[in-house]
Amino acid sequence: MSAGTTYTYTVKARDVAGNISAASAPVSATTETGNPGETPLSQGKRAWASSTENGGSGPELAVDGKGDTRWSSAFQDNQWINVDLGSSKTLSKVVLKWEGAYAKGFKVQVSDDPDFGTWKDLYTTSNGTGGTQTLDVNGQGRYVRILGQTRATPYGISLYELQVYGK
Ligand SMILES: [Ca+2]
Repeated sequence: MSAGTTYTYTVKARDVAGNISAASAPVSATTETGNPGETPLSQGKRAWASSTENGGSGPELAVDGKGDTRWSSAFQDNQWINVDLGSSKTLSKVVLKWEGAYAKGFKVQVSDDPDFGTWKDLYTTSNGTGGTQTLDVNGQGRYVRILGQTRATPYGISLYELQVYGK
C-alpha cells in the first residue's frame, strides 16, 4: 500500500464445502503519511544552505536518509537549509533530527517561488527542544526551508536529517 492513499475493499467468506458468500459491503481506509518506513519526499532531493561548517557537513547530508551524517552551519544565527521537493506537494509532517547543536528559535517555511522571495510559515518556535522533533504541518509548496533564527549553543545548527512528508 502507498501512503496517503484511500483503499476500498470487500470481504468474501468461504465455508468448508467451498461455498463462497456474497461480498460484504465495501469498506475503505486511508493510509497515513509519515509512517515508519515511509520514504520522505525530501530524501535524495537537491538541498542547499546558507553556510556549511566544513567539507564534511554539506546540506545534502541532511536528506541522505542516513542517521549518522549531518549538515552543520557556520557558527552564526540566522542560518538556513532548503530542500527542493521537485514539484509542489501537499505537506503534512516535517521531522527534524537535530544534532546537539540545535536551533532554539526557528521556522519551517514553504514556497513555490523560484526566486525564494516569499515564504509561508508552517511552524514557528522560539523555544525549540532539539532531539527529534515531529511537526504536523499544513501547507503546499515545492521548496521547504528550515530557518534557524537563534542557536541553542555557541556552535551552528546541525541536522542529521530533515524529513518532509506529504503527497
Ligand atoms: Ca543524514
